[in-house]
Order: sequence, then C-alpha cells, then structure tokens
Amino acid sequence: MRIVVLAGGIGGARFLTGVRAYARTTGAEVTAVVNVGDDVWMHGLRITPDLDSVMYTLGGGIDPERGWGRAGETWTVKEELAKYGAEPSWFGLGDRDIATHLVRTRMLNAGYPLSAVVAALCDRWQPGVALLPATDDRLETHVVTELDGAEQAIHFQEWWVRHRAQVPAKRFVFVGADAAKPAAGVLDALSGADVVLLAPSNPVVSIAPVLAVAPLREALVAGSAPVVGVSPIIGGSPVRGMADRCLAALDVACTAEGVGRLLGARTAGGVLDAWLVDPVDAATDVPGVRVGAAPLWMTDEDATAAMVRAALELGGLS
Ligand code: FO1
Repeated sequence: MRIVVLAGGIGGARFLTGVRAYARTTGAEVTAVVNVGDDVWMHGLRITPDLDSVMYTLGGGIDPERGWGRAGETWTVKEELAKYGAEPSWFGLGDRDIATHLVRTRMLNAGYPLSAVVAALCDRWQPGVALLPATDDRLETHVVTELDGAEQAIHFQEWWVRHRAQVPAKRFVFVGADAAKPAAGVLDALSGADVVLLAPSNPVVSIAPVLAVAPLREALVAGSAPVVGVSPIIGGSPVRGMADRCLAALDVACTAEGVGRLLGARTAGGVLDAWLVDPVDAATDVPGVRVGAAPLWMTDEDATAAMVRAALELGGLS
C-alpha cells in the first residue's frame, strides 16, 4: 500500500510518527508532502519550519516540548546576534538548528531545488518516510493584518511568533501560489497513491497552502485514491497551535464540522471523501463526505497509529 500524507508542522509531524508506525507493521510506503508556506529568510538563512519539524521529529532530533528546533539546543549565536542588535531578535535560531539552515542555504544558493535539499538533509536524519516539499518554488504565507490603524501584510512568522497571532488576521495570502508547481516527485506520489491522508494540521496555514499549488490539488481531486482527512479540532478547540485564530479570520467555526466543510467534498469542489473526527464530535455532518469517529488525541505513537488505522478503514482500506 502507498500512503501519501499532506501535512504541516508540529501536528503533522506527530501524526506522521503514527503513519510510519502503521507502515512498519504492514510494509506500506509513506510519502509526506509538507507545507512550505511558513518558510522564511532570517539573518540570510532560509528556514523551513514545517519540513524541519517533520524531519527532526521522525529523525529523533526534535525538542519534544517545543515541537520545533533541536533537542539539547543552545542559543549562543542568538545571544550574540542580539548583542549586535541584529533584528529580528524575536525569532529564535538555535546553534544546532543553524547548521541545518547553513547547509540548506548553501545548497539553495548553489541552485539545488528545495526537494534536493530535503533529500540531502534526510540522508542524515533518516526519517523513515519520503519527505517532499509541496513545491520547489516560492510560496510564502503572508497575513493581512491591521497594525496602527493601517492594513498591512506581514510574513506568517512575524504574525505567529512576534505577535503570537494576537493581531487579528483579516486574510491569508499565499504569495507565489499561482505560479508554484508541485515539487519533484509530488505528482508521481499522488498518482501512485492508494490513499491520501490529510494530517490533523492547521487547515488554514498548513493544509491550505499545500492545496494552493493548483496542479497538486488537481491531481489529488482527479486521482483514484480515496482522500481521508483527520480533524485538527476536537470538541471545538484546536489540538495544538492557534487554528482557532486562523479559522476566525475566515469566519469558519472552530469545530470538526466547520473544518470538514471548509475542506469540502471532492464531489462538490472540495477534496474530501472521508473525514475522521473524535467521538465527541461524532454528530459532525459534512455533505458528501463519509464521517467516522475515533479517538484523535495523539498521546503516543500507538494511539496515533490506531488513528491512522481508523482513517484508512474509513477510506475503505486497512
Ligand atoms: N516558534 C516560536 O514560537 N518562536 C521561535 O522563536 C521560533 C523559531 C523557530 C526557528 C526555526 C523553526 O524551524 C521554527 C521556529 N519556530 C518558532 C516555530 C515556527 O514558527 C512554527 O513551528 C511553524 O512555523 C508553525 O507551524
């Protein structure tokens, strides 16, 4: 069985440990197509937060509390940058993490596509699944906010980290999406998939920027593989992060049903065939989408693998 997972960062990474655990018991092949909308230039280095969260988590290098960056991290360079008054000081680059960004930036500057950079970094980390960026082209999430009474667009990282999403987002813009092409390997993975899973990632700033790569979305919708989404919202609150603030910007209810309807039925212009929710949300109704319930708290790898099994069964596989 070939499983393709569309994923964002921290929630996506945790979900992928369950997909990998499931795959190890069945011999399934797993390809993760990861969001690049969070990617940003900082201090001359190219940072790819969601790809790194997935790579470090599956590779065993993640700081489990933060869900981003390295375990056992030190912050000497960050402190030195601050002494120079080098902005932005609100975005923390750890010493170990910087090595990853230096290797990536050097490869990008040498002309390698991001997918080749990811392959090179994964050669060290051995995540146990194939990791692909959604696109090798520029695609960045910018947030249109209202600061000092004027409407302005800021990079997603500034909204998310500097402002802690406290500044109301009026809308999200995926800069570059209209020209972005699927990264090398993505269309092959989708056409060869037996099932496509949407990880319980933030639907607005993690899943949407992946689906904003039009040829990727078209391949997903036109494909023969069932598409099963896993709700990132349990009982009206996000499992992690600030999906509630993102959904509010779109006037979408922060519920499993609201997100399921946002993604929509494949037969009605959306992408879903099935939608897995937590039992507390079992009454969820998404027109044209088969809704199933299973515990969605990713408390450990076995619980997450059970979730994955439930999603595959809901999609008609197992
Ligand atoms: N998140 C923070 O809240 N504060 C930070 O200083 C920060 C630095 C950072 C550096 C590298 C990296 O890969 C991720 C980092 N993140 C930080 C997390 C990041 O903003 C989010 O994980 C994603 O962009 C949201 O999915």
